[in-house]
Amino acid sequence: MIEASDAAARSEPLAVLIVGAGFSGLAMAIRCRQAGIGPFRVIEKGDGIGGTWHDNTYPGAACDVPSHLYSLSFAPKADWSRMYAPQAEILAYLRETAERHGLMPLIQLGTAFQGATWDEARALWHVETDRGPITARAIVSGMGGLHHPAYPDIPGRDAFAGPAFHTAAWDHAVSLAGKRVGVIGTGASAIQVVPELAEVAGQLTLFQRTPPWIMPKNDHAIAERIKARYRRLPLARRLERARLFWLHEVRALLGFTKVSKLTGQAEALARRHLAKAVPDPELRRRLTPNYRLGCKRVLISDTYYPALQRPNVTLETGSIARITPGGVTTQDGRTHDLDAIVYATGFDVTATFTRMNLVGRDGLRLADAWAGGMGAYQGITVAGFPNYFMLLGPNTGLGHNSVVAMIEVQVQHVLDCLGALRRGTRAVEVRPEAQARFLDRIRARLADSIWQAGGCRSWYLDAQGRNATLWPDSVMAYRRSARRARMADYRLG
Ligand code: N01
Repeated sequence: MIEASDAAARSEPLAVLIVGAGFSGLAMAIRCRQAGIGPFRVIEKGDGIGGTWHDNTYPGAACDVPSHLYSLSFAPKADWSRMYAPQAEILAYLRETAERHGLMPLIQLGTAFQGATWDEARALWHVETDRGPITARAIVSGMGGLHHPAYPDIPGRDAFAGPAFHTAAWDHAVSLAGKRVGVIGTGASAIQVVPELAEVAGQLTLFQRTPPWIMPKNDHAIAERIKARYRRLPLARRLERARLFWLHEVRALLGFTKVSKLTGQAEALARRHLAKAVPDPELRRRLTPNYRLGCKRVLISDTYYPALQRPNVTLETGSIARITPGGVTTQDGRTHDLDAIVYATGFDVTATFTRMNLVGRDGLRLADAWAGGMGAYQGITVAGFPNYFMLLGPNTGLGHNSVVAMIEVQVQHVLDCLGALRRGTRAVEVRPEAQARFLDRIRARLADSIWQAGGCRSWYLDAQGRNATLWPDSVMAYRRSARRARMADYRLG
């Protein structure tokens, strides 16, 4: 295989440029290497690999999908320390995996993708980065959707005098010990950080706009004898992974994608979890969601409700009017004096995709192609953008199972397309009619999905209220749909 540095020396275009060194980009790079596809290079805007797991270092950051499932099937790890591994262990796993597969020399850190233009005559992409141009026959985006922190549009936000930062950009230089800390937001990041902060802060005020549905987590350390068994018997580890996969897959049927009778049963389970943890009926009332379970991401925690009942923690449900130099003022005129603010306010998913400055065939801009809403064939390819492939693109996020399973399906699909390029095809481009058929199919499924019909607003929906982020079915259904690239759906030039 030709390494990237050799190609650069001869100024040859890369066969593949992979953007992002998180789970997706690394999975793609490993599989390219194994398939002998090259030369390729991975560019990464951060100063280290790991993507989400590099960026999100807030106290308590962990995965809410069991680690034996939230890992690459072709890069197994027998000795996960816990059912739900903490961030540092997942990051270490990604680093070890990249090293073991010889990827580090092929990854260019501190290099941000700024845009790319398709060159029809030469059948290649001219890519702009903040470290200079790159040419490549194909681009695989492993950029994901959750890396542009979203800050709330609250008047006075910039006026706050103390430290203020986002969960995805934690300032470890700031000690919050003994401080009056305000946390804004009650999503997946907040429920992990709040129990940790409550332990150290003098006073913690949690500003809740919408209460989340929370299920028991049942996290536990994995015993040494189990780890030893998984090391000795890879089949035992694979069976555990399969058990976890099917356990999560069943959730797609249990009302995690559609409102059904089972939704009510899952809600009853979550209500029991709340009732057991929170004896005070008034606090319980304020923590009870008024929309259907599954409409927003269903959270799991055994430590969040107890943390809210500590004497140094206040749950504030009045809406925020403005931020002042000294804290937060709520609509009812009360002021909440704070030394620091933590924004657990999520990510700007739409911006991540639409900010990509991509110019395809005949000068078509991705932003224009998506003016009526984001959408891609199998969530991977877009008509007008030959040899451009997305991992975790539109409509391929999940609420019920591990996204790593989705990534692996997509990597196989992209490999099929890259295989066609290797066999001499200059350009692989999805046919517009195939893309339209696919989008019609999933949009019909989304019409009565829980995200649309569940009575809530979430980051899953765009400004027009359409869900262009989640896959509306099981992982198995996606596997059937996308795992192999049907060449009849592609124009091979
Ligand atoms: O962000 P979110 P997140 N005033 O968008 C609130 C993944 N993830 O970082 O619900 C007041 O879910 C907002 O309120 P509301 C996972 O996919 C995974 O927590 O819109 N509040 C909400 O409570 C997840 O879904 C793990 O009313 C405001 C919160 O901020 C995704 O990342 C761990 C506000 C944002 O919640 C995002 O999760 C962590 C305002 N102006 C994250 N604006 C795993 O374990 C927003 N909010 C795998």
